[in-house]
Amino acid sequence: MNTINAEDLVKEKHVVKVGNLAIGGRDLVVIAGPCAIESYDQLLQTATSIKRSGANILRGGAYKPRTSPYSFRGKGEEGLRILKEVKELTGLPVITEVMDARQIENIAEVADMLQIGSRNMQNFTLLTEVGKLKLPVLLKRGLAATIEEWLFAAEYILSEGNDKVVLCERGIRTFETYTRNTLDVVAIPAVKELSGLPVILDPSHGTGKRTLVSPAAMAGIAAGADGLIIEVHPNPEEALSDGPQSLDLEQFEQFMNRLDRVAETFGRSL
Ligand SMILES: [Mn+2]
Repeated sequence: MNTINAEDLVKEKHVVKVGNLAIGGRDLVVIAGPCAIESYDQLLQTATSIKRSGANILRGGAYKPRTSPYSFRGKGEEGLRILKEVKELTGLPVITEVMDARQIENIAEVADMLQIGSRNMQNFTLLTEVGKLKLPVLLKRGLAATIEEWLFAAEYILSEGNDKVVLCERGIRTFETYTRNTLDVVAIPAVKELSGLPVILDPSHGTGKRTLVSPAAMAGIAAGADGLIIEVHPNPEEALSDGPQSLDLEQFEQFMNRLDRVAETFGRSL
């Protein structure tokens, strides 16, 4: 067993503000939306519905890192324009993934929070660049990253002066293939013990299966997660990315009702 030399890690408790929201306080923050922005109608319909169900932040990818280059890789700048319009119409703050330092300028004009995806967790050039910004950053755990590697990736951002870092557990690669990844629920209290950073759980990528999203999310709240990021699509069967793990609008509404009761049990509120 490895003991992390934690002397260099940030210790003081961080509460990260995104607009009027605070991540890391008593209130849970729920981020929801499609994996990828596909059209104006798709995003607006999703945003209106998740807002009504109680979600706090809209997610939607314009630049998508895909395993195969032949898969749908996002709508790029057009996706950002759609995101901006939907944000203005609904009043929801938005988060979107930045894959490359060259995209930062365009994305920062729209996004209230930047997402660094698993595949870029150790892209130190990108981490250094977002560290120079004032925008909050959601740092996903790499798909084969240890807790120590993940926390030191966060330090790359923090050490540049951006202290608005939120960690995101999204499962790691193991021998198990039934689930897309193996969700490491214990990593949530572990990183909170080692650092002062808030943690959000991604049960969508953590399981890869729609039916497992809710149980995984509830376990995460019980383990002390400060919020959730959930993939939601108006018609998951036709989603261009991650349909099998996406909840439809009605399933998300039911999910939020259940979450409300579970949150209360653990002394949190929505
Ligand atoms: Mn996805």
